[in-house]
Amino acid sequence: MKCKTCGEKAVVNMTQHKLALCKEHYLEWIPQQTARFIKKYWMFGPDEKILVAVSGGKDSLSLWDILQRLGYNADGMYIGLGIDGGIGYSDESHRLTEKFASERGLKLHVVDIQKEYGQSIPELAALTLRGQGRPCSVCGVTKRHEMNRIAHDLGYDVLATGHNLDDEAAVLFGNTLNWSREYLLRQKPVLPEHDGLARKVKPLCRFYEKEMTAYAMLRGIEYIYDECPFSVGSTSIYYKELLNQLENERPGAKLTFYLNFLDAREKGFFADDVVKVIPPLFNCPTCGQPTMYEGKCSFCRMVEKVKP
Ligand code: Q46
Ligand code: ZN
Ligand code: ZN
Repeated sequence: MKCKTCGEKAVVNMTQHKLALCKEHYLEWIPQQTARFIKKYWMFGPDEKILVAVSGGKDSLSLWDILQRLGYNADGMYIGLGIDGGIGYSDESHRLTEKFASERGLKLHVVDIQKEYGQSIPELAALTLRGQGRPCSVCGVTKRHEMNRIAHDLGYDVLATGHNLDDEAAVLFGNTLNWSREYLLRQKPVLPEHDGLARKVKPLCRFYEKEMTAYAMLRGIEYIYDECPFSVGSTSIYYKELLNQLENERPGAKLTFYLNFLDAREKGFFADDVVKVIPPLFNCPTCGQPTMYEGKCSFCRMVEKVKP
């Protein structure tokens, strides 16, 4: 297989794009495509202050790397969840994130949930869920709250996350199975700023997971290979496996599924009852962040509940 650009030996063959590239041209292609998506979806401009949520995984570290290469003003934020799972998951992901930032002289903000709120994520989950289910709901609410808080308090315009196509297609698949129109309407590459909260963007949403793995490896980025121990057996991993089976039979199916959804919404597929479907948001009286229901947001209610 030869590189489409220079004819040298290709190291990446993307059947879904009918494109094979050598290392040098693949490492150019990814940032070029990212720049195209940033522009296409109006994610941010060259002078905006960007905060990248970094977990120590390949996607978020690659995103930070790409934004730096494209010349954006992007700092990082790491949230210490206090998850061990027998592999020292949080400690190791924190170490790799710090290493990435210091080797490149980048600014990294670190929030440790245990220091901030007195409990780690597994402890918060044990107290609120009383042993029922995995801690992901507690973790999701907490991460979202802390990302919004830090971006707002430190004056960032944009909050960027490393969600890739496999993540987005799995979420879309779940929302479609349930016909959760409210969630379908909110699933976008860009969520506009709201009431002082930063705009949220997903610049990698059109890249396959395997494309991001190839990028991280070819760039020599050291990232945590292990997934969070609590992700084992989750619905989203099950959906990803189903979509991978489909993709194996029909290369490009995942991308078509996602892009046609974006296109359909753009063309007003859901427009008839948008007003009825998207309920107005309220502001939490404690932290000021938007919430779906009147009164305190779920994060503030949770923190209050576990206070000694
Ligand atoms: S939600 Fe659940 Fe993730 Fe939090 S507890 Fe781990 S798997 S990290 S994306
Ligand atoms: Zn080449
Ligand atoms: Zn709140």
